Amino acid sequence: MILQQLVEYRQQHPEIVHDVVQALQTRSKNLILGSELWDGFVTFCNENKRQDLLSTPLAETLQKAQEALATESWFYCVLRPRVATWLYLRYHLEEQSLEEISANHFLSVKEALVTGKTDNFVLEIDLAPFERDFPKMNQVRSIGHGVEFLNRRFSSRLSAMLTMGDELLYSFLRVHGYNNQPFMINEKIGGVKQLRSALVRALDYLDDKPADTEWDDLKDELARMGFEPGWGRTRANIHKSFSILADLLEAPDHHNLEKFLGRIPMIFNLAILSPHGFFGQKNVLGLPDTGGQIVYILDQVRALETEMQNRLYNQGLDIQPQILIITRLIPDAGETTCNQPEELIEGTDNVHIIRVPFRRKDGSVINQWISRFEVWPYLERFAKESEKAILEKLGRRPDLIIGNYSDGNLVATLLSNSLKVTQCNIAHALEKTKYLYSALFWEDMEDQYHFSCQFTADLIAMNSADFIITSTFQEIAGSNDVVGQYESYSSFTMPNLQRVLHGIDVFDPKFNIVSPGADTNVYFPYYEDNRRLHSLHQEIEQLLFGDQENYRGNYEHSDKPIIFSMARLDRIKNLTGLVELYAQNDRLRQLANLLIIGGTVHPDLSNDEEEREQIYRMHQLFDDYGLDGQVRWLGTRLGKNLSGELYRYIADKKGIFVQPAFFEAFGLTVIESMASGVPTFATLYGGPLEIIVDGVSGYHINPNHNRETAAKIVEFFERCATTPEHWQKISSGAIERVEEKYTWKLYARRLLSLTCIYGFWKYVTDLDRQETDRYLEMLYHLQYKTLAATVTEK
Ligand code: UDP
Ligand code: LCN
Repeated sequence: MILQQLVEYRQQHPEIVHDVVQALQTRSKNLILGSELWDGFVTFCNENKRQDLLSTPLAETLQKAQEALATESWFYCVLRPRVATWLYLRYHLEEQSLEEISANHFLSVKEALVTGKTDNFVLEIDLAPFERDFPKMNQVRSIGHGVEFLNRRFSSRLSAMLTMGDELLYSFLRVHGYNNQPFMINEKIGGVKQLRSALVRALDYLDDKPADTEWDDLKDELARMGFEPGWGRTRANIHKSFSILADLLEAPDHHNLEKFLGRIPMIFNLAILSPHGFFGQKNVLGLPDTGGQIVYILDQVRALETEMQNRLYNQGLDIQPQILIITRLIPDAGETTCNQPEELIEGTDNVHIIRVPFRRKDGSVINQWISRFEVWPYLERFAKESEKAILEKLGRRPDLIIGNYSDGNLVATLLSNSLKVTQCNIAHALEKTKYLYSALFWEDMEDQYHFSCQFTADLIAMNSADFIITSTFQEIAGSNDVVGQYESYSSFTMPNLQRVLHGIDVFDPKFNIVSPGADTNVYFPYYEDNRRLHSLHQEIEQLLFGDQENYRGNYEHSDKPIIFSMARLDRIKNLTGLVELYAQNDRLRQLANLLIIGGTVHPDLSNDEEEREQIYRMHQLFDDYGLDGQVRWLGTRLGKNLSGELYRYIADKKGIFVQPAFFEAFGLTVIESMASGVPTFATLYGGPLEIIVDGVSGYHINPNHNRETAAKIVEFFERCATTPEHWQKISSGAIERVEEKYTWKLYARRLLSLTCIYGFWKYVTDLDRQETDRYLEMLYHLQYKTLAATVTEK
């Protein structure tokens, strides 16, 4: 559509198109960002007094442009006319010709501009040919709802399979069991036909039994008919399971199928991989590489254990589910417990952290923390030792392996291949979109970031996962203006290393949106007075106003509302940007104090390069703008209860929370502050764009427009001063939004359903992508391992 419009426009106004392109070509550099293109076009319109051009198809095209390349005679441009759709064009300046080109062509020109070489024979990575016969979605609104798509698509196939006498559903029921105890059906039922008649008899038999009759009192008769445990604890439950299956055998439809699969006992044990950072229950949050992912997993496992226990109980089974979190053992663990090989998760019956060390090639253990950017050489050995530890602890294979972040997802790939277990990936935050030109100029950043390893690992893990869960839609496919994190892996190039033609397809049904929650025992509304931890208020006041070990700044006026922000002190979190925008707005400084919790104020205490740089910058801002009387910066790590009560304390004082990150994949602090009832201003780059409905449950801010953000916050405080209900309105909107959309209970139900459904489809159809797996294996051995070997051992 956009291309057709542009072609017509060029036919009608060839000279305008030519002049604009020429102006852009001469004004800019060879590699032109989308925003630079637009700015260049606006300048052209202003200089030539042609503001009318701003409402032409040419303007529309340039607005959708992601980037452009300028060579001597050609101007190349890539458009993203809508979410997840890409169009590559080139325009010849002398001939004034416009044509569509392939992604491959575009990427090769881009490489040539970077390397100066035009004869690049480079490794082309292309997963598309392997996936040709694999069902893909085609509507943008289906993205992230893969399982619904598969259910709809395969139910009809299942129907045909059953009429043709296919025995797959039958054999699927026969494979279930636990430690030699068969579940569901036994050998007395020999096929689908017998299953149908056994169900009729069983339903007749159950009809006159009281609803609460227990399985134990029914099992002998049901076993004679061919039924084993797993159908339900009580007659009511068992009857329901039988009825759903009977209906399903008669006429398969996706609703019944989903219901039925959720009732089959399939998940008893999980293994969750999270190698990097400090994984522990105390004293870890805020340490380098240690943030939301840890909080997420600790909450996730509690919710999953409860849901697994409930399901197994209702299925009539007395089996205690078991969950293992596999992480790295760090002998130099400071005040954390990361040097202990095993730890029970508080508040759970059977969830353990298992720690496995990283080892050098000679087998010696690495004692110190290692940045997440440098873990690559150790992962294969870590995977092997983890596999041993998992099998020892569980005594069997896990039923699902969940990877976290690039390193955990790669290890999950190795383990699920070796153990033949369903693999689920969770990215949390992919690095690729966080750093400008992270792929194109990877060589310049290689020493610090090793993106060659990371992006290759990502490609392998994404494509080998059976399903991927994401916290938001935008994580997969972005928004109209911003490219999705996964989407950014569809086509890209790393010059002199590899050109990725089809890296991942966001229309793949493996993607499912399952949003995390905030722990409701910790983050609850400030007005629930009887649940509040009043005993912590003294500690909070000491933190805010008293003497501390690791802080800077003392409020001159302690009665003002507080603007609060808390994050790791990474550059991307932009805490220094928040301090700067506050420092530069006098009115804001009059209206409120600022509280920053992050990192440490002592650079010597940090061994993370990026963090140290941010610490210096923060001190500089305090000095330059004389902030010590209005800003308090705490280099403290808060325990969960304390942070929960702190959010509510901020709400008591009618303060706000600001999340100013340049990019935030999801943003747990955002839902924590909202759940506590604190009006929240959060970045529009990433998850918060979807979490917050602007003006209803909080506000979006643009981290690149400090003045605008400061004005928005000033306006809010001023409005609340004249209309105090306004604060209340936004606070209630935030609480409602989290209660409705972001809870761990919803999460656990959905994740377990997905596991059952993907497990089923994997069994009965050709979802197993063997050709893809073989290709990925080669990529792992020939490309990834070679790259990982270039990272210097610690
Ligand atoms: N956090 C904390 N104490 C601190 C710093 C952070 O409890 O001193 C917690 C915070 O409450 C949130 C998590 O760490 O639960 C940070 O997660 P988020 O998703 O906001 O960011 P990430 O660190 O994962 O990028
Ligand atoms: C990592 C991040 O950067 C955050 O945005 C997420 O909230 C967190 O992981 C949990 O998924």
